[in-house]
Amino acid sequence: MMAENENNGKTAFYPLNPERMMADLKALSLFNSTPGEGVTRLPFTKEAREACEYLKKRFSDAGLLVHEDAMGNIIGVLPGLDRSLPAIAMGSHYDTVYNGGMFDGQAGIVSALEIVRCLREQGISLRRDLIIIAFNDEEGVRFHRSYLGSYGILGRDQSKAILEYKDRDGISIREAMENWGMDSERIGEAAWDFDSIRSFIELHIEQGPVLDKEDIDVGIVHSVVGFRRYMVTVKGREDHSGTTPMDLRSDAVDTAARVICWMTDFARMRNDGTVATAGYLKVRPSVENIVPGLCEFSAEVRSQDMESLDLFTKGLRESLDKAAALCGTEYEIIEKMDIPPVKLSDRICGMLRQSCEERGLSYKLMPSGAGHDAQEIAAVCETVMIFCKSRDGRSHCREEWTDPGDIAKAAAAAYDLVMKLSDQE
Ligand code: HGY
Ligand code: MN
Ligand code: MN
Repeated sequence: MMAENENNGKTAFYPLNPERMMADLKALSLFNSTPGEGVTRLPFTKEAREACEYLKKRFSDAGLLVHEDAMGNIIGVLPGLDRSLPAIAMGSHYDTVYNGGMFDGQAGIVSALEIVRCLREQGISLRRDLIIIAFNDEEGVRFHRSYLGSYGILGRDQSKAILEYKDRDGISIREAMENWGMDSERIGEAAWDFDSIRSFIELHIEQGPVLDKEDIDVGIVHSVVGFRRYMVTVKGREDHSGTTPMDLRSDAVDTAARVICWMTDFARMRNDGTVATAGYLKVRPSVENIVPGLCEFSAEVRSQDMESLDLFTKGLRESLDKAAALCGTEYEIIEKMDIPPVKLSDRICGMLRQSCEERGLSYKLMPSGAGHDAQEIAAVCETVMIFCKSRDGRSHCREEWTDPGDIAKAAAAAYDLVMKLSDQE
């Protein structure tokens, strides 16, 4: 595990402790509603509450000033020598997808926590405050809207409309928050004054194959793809599947299937890294011998290229019109998310390269194909992301794995970066 290098026998990730980080990750993975079938920790649930209490305790044990904000984010502050200076912030999310892994988001939180522990053990006092944050509901898989936690700290026009988004059981964000003991009317209190934040760093597993395949220690992320997500509801008519002639039926799945094929063909045809996915699909009544009267599906496109996103939006509606006319159905489409591609900080990427070189860590400048809280925060604050390997590029599944030593290498680059950023004018 301990990668020796020429730095007088110290490991490439000195003084970070991979075993300690892995212990936190294993503990967090137990707060899980699908044990044995990957990790599922949805926002405003029992498992999320257990994870919050665990993190508050670990943040406090590490000497941080800890609080839970009005959006369910957990925040710890390591006071700097001059608290009037804009702070450095670092973190990632504590929620997961359904049946996901124990590293997505969580690796960024335990890395930030380990950095705090090491600073204290090394007797290093930073010039500026270091804020570490564990975001709530980055994934958005429960309420079909990502970045709820960072939405809160960004103080996004606190329109309460978002609180009416509902989960699969018809529970709204507002109800889920109230059931969790929160006052949804107070979400505006979670907003940060970003004039008091100097830079934001998010360490995250790559969730793709590049670093693992090329055996590179650290990904220095220069940009994050843009993405759009729609929820489409196709309305047809239930009929007998045997006696209803093809020209007299209104088949909601036939309509949806034609559009979903258009989506994935579009992404293949763009051949520029654009991807399209219909990850959520619900059919009613979903019975073999009944023509489906209703089909709901998500339509998601991701791309570095705004033109691809725009062409997808236009083509999706055209494809829906065409398929609905052919199948005798109607449809409704709701835009759930529209986040543009974002460039991260070239300046901090340059500092990260230097940290990797000083430690003898291999690195690669690369885009992120996954979305992250960092892409929202980059709009208001100098932001960078740091990737560590994902074995076989797998993520959002129980096979998700990253060796603790690989997390520690990326975290060590972040450790050096935090000290450099904190000391800067
Ligand atoms: O969907 C994403 O890219 C992220 O994992 N939330
Ligand atoms: Mn994820
Ligand atoms: Mn994530």
